[in-house]
Amino acid sequence: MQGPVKLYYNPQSRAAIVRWMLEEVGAEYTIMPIDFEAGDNRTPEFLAINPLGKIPALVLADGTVITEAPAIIAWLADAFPDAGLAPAKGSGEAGAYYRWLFFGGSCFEPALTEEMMRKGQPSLPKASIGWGAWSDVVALLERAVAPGPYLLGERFSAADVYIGAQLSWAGMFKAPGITDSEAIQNDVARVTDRDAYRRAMQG
Ligand SMILES: N[C@@H](CCC(=O)N[C@@H](CS)C(=O)NCC(=O)O)C(=O)O
Repeated sequence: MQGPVKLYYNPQSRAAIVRWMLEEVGAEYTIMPIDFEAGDNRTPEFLAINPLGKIPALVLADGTVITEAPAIIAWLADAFPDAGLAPAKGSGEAGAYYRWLFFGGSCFEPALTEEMMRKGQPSLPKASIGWGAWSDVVALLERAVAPGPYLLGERFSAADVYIGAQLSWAGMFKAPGITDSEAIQNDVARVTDRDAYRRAMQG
């Protein structure tokens, strides 16, 4: 790693997951606060970093910009190998690891957003959307976390950070099937019972 990174951040956003990951790996970082009300994410300076006007965005010491929470998390796991949060490249375990990171970004997150935003409107057609249906996503995740202690078995990984943070949010948003699942609640309790999580959530 080539020096401190900058995290564009608001505590009430997906950037909180990245802060948790930064604490897990022990990275040196500077918080760049983004006040949505003040329009900090719509300034020309920020739009030059992420034209979507969205956080998290991580800017490396060499100026490289990384957006998309799972990409940032995967990069940090690789950049700080001593933290031991990514399996060996090309191993079977890495296959499962990437599965959960990508599932988190391309299935779990949009399914949760759709479920919370549709407000009584019919769901999008299950066969045509990449995540199928919310109830199927929850059932799959419940099965994945039930054996425990972690998604990869005995080993805590960056995939637990990403999926665990989203399961925790889904419970806070009272998304169907989350708070009444013992397996999911046990997983959330287990993966968030960490000093790095507590440090990150202190604000
Ligand atoms: N795909 C992005 C989603 C980022 C995102 O939606 N961020 C929200 C906050 S949680 C945001 O910045 N919204 C402000 C806006 O779009 O105006 C990721 O996974 O990092």
